[in-house]
Amino acid sequence: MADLQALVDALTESKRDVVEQVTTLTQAAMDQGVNAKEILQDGLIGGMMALGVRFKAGEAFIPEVFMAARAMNVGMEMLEDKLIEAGVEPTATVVLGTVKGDMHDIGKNLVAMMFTGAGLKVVDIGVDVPAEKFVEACKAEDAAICAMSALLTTTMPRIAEVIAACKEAGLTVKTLIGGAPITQAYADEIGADGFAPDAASAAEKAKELIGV
Ligand code: B12
Repeated sequence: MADLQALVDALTESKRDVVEQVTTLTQAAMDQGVNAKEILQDGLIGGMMALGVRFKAGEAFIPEVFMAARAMNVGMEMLEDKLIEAGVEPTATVVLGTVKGDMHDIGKNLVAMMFTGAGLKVVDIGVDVPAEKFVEACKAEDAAICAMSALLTTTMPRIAEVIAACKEAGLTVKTLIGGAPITQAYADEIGADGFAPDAASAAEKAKELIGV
């Protein structure tokens, strides 16, 4: 009997050997004929979301999330062929970047990992990204969510510019914003569809915004 709970626990605890644990447990589940979608959903995504809860509660820290994300990627690569065969596709695409003038990306990268962990396709367009590039990427990728990070009080207004540019381009994307100086009140003020204070809540909020 495949032990998907062990996969969840390995990611949730994210010990030093999490990559090896996830590799072994994913292989074992595959060998036992558990379908790839179940391994992904009930094992890998379940574990990553549970780690997100620990991270939010201050019980897990950035290195654990990075290691778990690496393990998650290894597990997803192992399942890739089977997932394609089964026609499992990411639920939606998120374009994610740090706004123009801002080079901070540690938080953005964590958010990207939690998005991937939640089964979303992430198109990371990097740092110092002007509004037109957000719009271009959202169009090209047919994104459901345009997610923006800002860490400086001086770059916060760039978020409003991206939101305005998306509207002007006629895009129907949901906008999701975050970063240390950002608050729900600021999101309301500039008309963003969603705000989240940390990576775990960001994944939950993204799913809520698109109803998955
Ligand atoms: C690391 C760091 C840097 C590094 C960045 C390295 C990198 N690759 O990112 C370097 C050294 C390059 C840097 C440079 C600068 N920095 Co700096 N930096 C920081 C520092 C210490 C930590 C930021 C960080 O990574 N935190 C850890 C992550 C995990 O947290 P986070 O970013 O907040 O992200 C979480 C949430 O906010 C949220 N989130 C983040 N993005 C998103 C996006 C979405 C869509 C959602 C939903 C959620 C979300 O989820 C994340 C994960 O939980 C902060 C201090 C601080 N306490 O924030 C200062 C800080 C942000 N920096 C500051 C400053 C002033 C600068 C500089 C201007 C300094 C200078 N004079 O050169 C430059 C600016 C460069 C530029 N143009 O961007 C100030 C900003 C002050 C202000 N009010 O604007 C801070 C607050 C330090 C301070 N107290 O003065 N910095």
